[in-house]
Amino acid sequence: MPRNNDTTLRWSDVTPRPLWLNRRQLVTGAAALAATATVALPASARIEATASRYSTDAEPNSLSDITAYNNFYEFGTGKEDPARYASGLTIDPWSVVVDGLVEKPGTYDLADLVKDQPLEERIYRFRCVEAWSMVIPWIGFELAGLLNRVGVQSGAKFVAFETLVRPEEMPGQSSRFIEWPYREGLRLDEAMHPLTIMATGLYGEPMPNQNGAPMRLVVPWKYGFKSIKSIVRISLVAEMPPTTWNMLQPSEYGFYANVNPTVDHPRWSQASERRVGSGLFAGREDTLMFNGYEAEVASLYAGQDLAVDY
Ligand SMILES: Nc1nc2c(c(=O)[nH]1)N[C@H]1C(S)=C(S)[C@@H](COP(=O)(O)O)O[C@H]1N2
Ligand SMILES: [Mo]
Repeated sequence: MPRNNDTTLRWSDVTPRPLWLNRRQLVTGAAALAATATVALPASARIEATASRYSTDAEPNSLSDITAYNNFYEFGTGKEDPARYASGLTIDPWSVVVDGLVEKPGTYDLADLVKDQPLEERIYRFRCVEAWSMVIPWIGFELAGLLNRVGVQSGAKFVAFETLVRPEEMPGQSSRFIEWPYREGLRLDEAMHPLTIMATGLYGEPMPNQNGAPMRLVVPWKYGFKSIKSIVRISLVAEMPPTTWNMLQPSEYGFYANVNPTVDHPRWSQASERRVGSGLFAGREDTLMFNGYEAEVASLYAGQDLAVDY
């Protein structure tokens, strides 16, 4: 907790517990959009997390679904490896390099980088390219807010992200299968879209390590591999950056990776998905264009052939 007269927040001080259990109360009624949940922290560190109009009404997956079935290859390729091994990851202190075509480059302490960003709860649909899906109540802030704070130069056209490389704590990094660091990227307009968030928690708690603590990207209209975890570097660049799955297998994983039921993966259909935790006999659900966010994001791709720019 903050010391007296010390305005420096530790990471643990800035990740709130929005009153998750009260969310349905908060979002019913005319005042829904103005509803905020004040977090019980000392006055010096008081934070509010706002319920968002961008949240889906779909029922969230359980905390145990969200934290026990993960992809985080730094800890191994099995779905249970992240839950098993990620507890050994040191997330405090944590710093993030911001560089490239940016007004205020530097190595930022995470708490400093995010200190003025308004936290919201965003309940988003999440669709992995492997055709499983979840609904996840993230806590986060819009990436645009962070980018505006550091100042994007006019020549920047893309944002590149990198995950931590720390093989002592990330046993999966002893495998050379991926050329570490895990890398991802967005076009600048995608990065600035209000649906694109940096998530620092879920279910009203700090981000579990296996989900990408202390801060990970969430881009809900794209396949899950775009939502890079445990970010240590954000670079504003002029050219489309190399990205991990595209480097590994470009014919299967494009840069855009927009969820699209009409463009199949070369080895499987993307027309339907399995909701994790829905039960053995629940059956598959239809996959929605842009994962259900078509109204918000389709205009970003006007004039692009989505079968080419997959
Ligand atoms: N650094 C890193 N980020 C990553 C991955 C990874 O292996 N390493 N896996 C991606 C994939 S394929 C998916 S589906 C999501 C899974 O997020 P979740 O485990 O929080 O559901 O994280 C993405 N971000
Ligand atoms: Mo994924």
